[in-house]
Amino acid sequence: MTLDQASIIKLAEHIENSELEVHDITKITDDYPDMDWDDAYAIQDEIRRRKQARGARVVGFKAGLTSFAKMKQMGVETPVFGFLMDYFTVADGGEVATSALIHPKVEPEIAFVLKHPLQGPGCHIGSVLAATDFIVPAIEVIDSRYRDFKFDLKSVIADNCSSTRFVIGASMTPLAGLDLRTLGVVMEKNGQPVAIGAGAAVLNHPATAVAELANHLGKRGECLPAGAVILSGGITEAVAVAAGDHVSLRIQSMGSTSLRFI
Ligand code: 0L1
Ligand code: MG
Repeated sequence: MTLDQASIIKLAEHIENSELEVHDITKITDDYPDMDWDDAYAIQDEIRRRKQARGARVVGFKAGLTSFAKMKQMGVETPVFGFLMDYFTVADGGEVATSALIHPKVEPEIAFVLKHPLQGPGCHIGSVLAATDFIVPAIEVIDSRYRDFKFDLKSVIADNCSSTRFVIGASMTPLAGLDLRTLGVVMEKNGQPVAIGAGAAVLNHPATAVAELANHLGKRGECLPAGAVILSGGITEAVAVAAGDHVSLRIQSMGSTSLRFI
């Protein structure tokens, strides 16, 4: 760590205020170029603590930047990890108010729900498959607090990996007999396909992203709990949305989900 606790608290407040007050900020490494990975996750933890102190609850976790398309879009090479709060959830087919967001984008994802907790280190694709209860299609809405989505990895980790909303489909698909790598994914905006891919885009198998997330949390003394929503990462590049847009996602053998921006 290079930052003292007062700076962690100040930066967490700065980033969270930009979310709550719906305005963008410049990336924090401009002012703190020497901050390290532990500082970045400590700021993210402090944002989580602030939300929990106000009564919000953690409902899940996410891996981000897990596909080649997303890494290329963002110019980075490493996955990042964040948390999901209860107020991020959108009902299937529900609405998202763009007035509460800065510059939202959507990503098609496969979400996992576990029947057993997963405790890293040492988790691998097999542990994830054995612990999974079911999978569901998910659209993640991301909304970087940084101007024009311009950030580096440490700044985006501190910003809880741009997390803001997500919707999941209602059909619970068991893993038996499915090859997640070959599942076709089509996301449409206003009836037009805007993102097309397959599960293998995420680290060759989305369960690998979940294993990496469990190992990340394990290093920090946390686990992936049973019943939580786990977003395994965008399968394609993120697509910008605005008020009036309707976004739907269909994943082969898994059903669909959708949301509308108002
Ligand atoms: O869920 C994601 O992949 C987002 C990671 C953070 C980078 C971004 O804002 O795209
Ligand atoms: Mg994502």
